[in-house]
Amino acid sequence: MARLNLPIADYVRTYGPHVSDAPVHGWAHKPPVEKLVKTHCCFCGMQCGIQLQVAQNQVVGFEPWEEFPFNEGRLCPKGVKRYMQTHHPDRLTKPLIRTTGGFREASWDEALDLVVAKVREIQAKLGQDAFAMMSGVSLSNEKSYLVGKFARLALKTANLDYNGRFCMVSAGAGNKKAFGIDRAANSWADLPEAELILIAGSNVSECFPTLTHYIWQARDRGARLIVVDPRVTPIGRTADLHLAVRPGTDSALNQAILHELIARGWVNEAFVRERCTGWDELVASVATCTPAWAETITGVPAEQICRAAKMWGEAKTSFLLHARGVEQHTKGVDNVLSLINLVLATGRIGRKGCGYGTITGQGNGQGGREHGHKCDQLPGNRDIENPVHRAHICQVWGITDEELPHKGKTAVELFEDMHEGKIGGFLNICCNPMVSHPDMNYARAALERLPFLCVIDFFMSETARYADVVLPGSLHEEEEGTSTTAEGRVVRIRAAVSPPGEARTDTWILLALARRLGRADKFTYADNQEIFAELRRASAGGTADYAGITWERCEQEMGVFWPCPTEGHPGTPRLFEDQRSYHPDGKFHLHTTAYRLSAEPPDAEYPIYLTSGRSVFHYLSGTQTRRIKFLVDKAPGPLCEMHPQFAAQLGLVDRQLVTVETRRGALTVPLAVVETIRPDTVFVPYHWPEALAANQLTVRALDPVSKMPEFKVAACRVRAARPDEAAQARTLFAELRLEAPAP
Ligand SMILES: Nc1nc2c(c(=O)[nH]1)N[C@H]1C(S)=C(S)[C@@H](COP(=O)(O)OP(=O)(O)OC[C@H]3O[C@@H](n4cnc5c(=O)[nH]c(N)nc54)[C@H](O)[C@@H]3O)O[C@H]1N2
Ligand SMILES: Nc1nc2c(c(=O)[nH]1)N[C@H]1C(S)=C(S)[C@@H](COP(=O)(O)OP(=O)(O)OC[C@H]3O[C@@H](n4cnc5c(=O)[nH]c(N)nc54)[C@H](O)[C@@H]3O)O[C@H]1N2
Ligand code: SF4
Ligand SMILES: [Mo]
Repeated sequence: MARLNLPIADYVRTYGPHVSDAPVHGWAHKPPVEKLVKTHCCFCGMQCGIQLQVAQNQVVGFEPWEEFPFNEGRLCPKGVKRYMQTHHPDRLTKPLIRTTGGFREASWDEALDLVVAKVREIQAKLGQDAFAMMSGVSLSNEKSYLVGKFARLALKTANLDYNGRFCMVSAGAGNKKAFGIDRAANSWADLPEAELILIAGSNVSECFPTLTHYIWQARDRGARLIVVDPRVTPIGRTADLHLAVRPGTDSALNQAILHELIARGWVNEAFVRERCTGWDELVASVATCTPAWAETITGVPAEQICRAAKMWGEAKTSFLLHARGVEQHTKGVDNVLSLINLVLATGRIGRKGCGYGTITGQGNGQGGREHGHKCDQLPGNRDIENPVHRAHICQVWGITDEELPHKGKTAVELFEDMHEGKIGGFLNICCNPMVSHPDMNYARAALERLPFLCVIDFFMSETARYADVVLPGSLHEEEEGTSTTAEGRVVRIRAAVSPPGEARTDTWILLALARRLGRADKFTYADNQEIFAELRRASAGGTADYAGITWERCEQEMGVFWPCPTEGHPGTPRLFEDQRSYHPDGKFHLHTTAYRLSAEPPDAEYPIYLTSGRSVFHYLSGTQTRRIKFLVDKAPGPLCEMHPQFAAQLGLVDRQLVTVETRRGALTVPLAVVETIRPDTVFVPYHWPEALAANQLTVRALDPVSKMPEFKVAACRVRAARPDEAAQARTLFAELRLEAPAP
């Protein structure tokens, strides 16, 4: 069945994205503000505090929340404009059911009954696990927990995974291996105390703008900065040392830095012998990893590697930060472990100014990876295959072990199973794979083949266009709950308004479905606070222990850091203060890594490294930010970044339309000639859909441990767009109502 049975232009006409700049939709003047609601930004993992202005059940603006300790009122461009989504004209306000020519509006009863009938039909035909679910971590802790329980007990499927699989799982797997716990080791308050900051694979200034302030504070006190990135990002421009690593080669770089630390005696011998396991094996594993060896792999001059080792080796205090640049690889877990080895080799952890943090990306990327909506996980960051962990959750949920499904498939594997017809039904909440999934044309084919798709979203996302049923859900500011910031701080999310029209809260929708699926007995919550109370019990005794955290404490204390096992416990801003890990042996585990090639290294046919990531003005799949005029004006569409030397070699000029090709697809976009990128690498942001999607190009290859896709390396070639490609691109820009590139 051709599921996208309306031309894109018709979808856009009906459901958007429409770019809106009205401060308050439908009103000529902003009405007087009735109340201010203290909550947090819906976007990135910083979860900046913000006060929303409310009038007549609409969010009409914002004010800074200067008392909130992390951001003290500061916000980035997305945070400033996020309030414009609430009453955006594109909001979905009625359930929709697919017809032969698009969608028709339906009642909630009809739509929910249809979903439940399809669940039953598909499971009867293909088995319980043939109905899968995918979720996202823009959802609060309460909703994340609810999704995990809903999939296992109401859908009765093992196949639940989440969009953190595209985002955080390599860091999570590395953290668990090294530390036995998956959380940034310090609160951001430790950053200004550090005398050396190492940032590997993170565009901090564009992706976590308010965190930059903490780096400036450290710099004001004399801290030095090393940045590792194939691009000279805004934070990279300010670094003392910028290592322009070749994409996909970080573990070799880190091995060579470790080799130097050992060779020069810059190792904390007492710490590695007494507090760590695996030191001797690690030393042996880097014996031949000299800076000269690493230079040939990484393209970073040996002399710079030695300087980095000297800076790291001689520092008294230090903070390591890393993000997706090192994690979204088929060796993402190895990259993370090789960085953590540098922290452990010098024993600089668990003390003031000494620490480590993977910078969590999504709003609730931290909490969302603890409460059991990963295919291998139960609440409290428990292991779904561990009998003791299963027993605890069975007791909290009042079920037998037989009733609790086992490990399911990971996100990309779910799409592979849809492609092969093993999965017949799919419920998708808070994820937009038709922009964000690697090798998007493959994902599209999977959805086209899929017998039944239901999407819960507040906008008609590019994935919802393929759905049989679209259920209008709720925004961040429309439900009470909590979220856990990138530093492990559990903060309170307040409902400012109720969902518009017939849209319902996500919780209402999941509970209504659970009831119709015959599991009313397990979903009896009167409100979201009752869900949190159960989450606390379910997490108790797990590594991600929330037992002592209450909504009241989150408000009064401006957030509580987990682990927090009892209500009398102060919370844990800094982990490992007793120099013990969360492994049963209390030791920090060092792991050897062996450098290997990326899944698709450049070759004669596709000689260029393609990497992808973000722009400061858009968020993820862009569903939310491509509708806000200020942000669209600032960044109307994707550009392909290329070094002038390389552009000259190819005879290409700035803003010319070029076609970037890989073995999977082609993308025609304007060229941005910039000196801030390695000459062998091009970069494309991925926030745009359809023929403008970077993910048409990316490779569907996974890290063997974390199953994270390799978004950061593919082999490509670039040439001037042919006249037909250029014409098509201009039409598409026009259809998507983006500013078309000059002819
Ligand atoms: N404005 C904005 N902010 C966001 C988001 C957004 O969409 N927009 N999304 C949020 C989310 S969910 C996430 S996950 C974070 C992502 O935050 P980041 O990880 O900081 O952002 P990315 O742009 O994905 O990639 C970071 C950098 O990795 C570099 N890089 C590419 N390949 C390599 C490599 O092999 N090695 C190294 N060392 N670096 C490499 C890229 O050049 C890029 O500058 O941002 C969060 N914040
Ligand atoms: N090429 C390339 N691809 C990438 C990346 C990259 O660097 N390069 N990065 C990857 C990363 S790090 C990430 S995190 C993923 C993100 O990929 P996605 O998860 O697909 O991104 P989102 O835009 O957050 O999609 C969320 C969808 O859910 C909706 N939504 C948001 N909040 C809520 C809510 O509270 N309730 C409901 N019901 N719906 C909600 C939004 O409208 C949107 O349609 O993309 C990945 N894809
Ligand atoms: S830094 Fe992140 S949380 Fe803060 S305002 Fe910007 S997008 Fe929102
Ligand atoms: Mo992410």
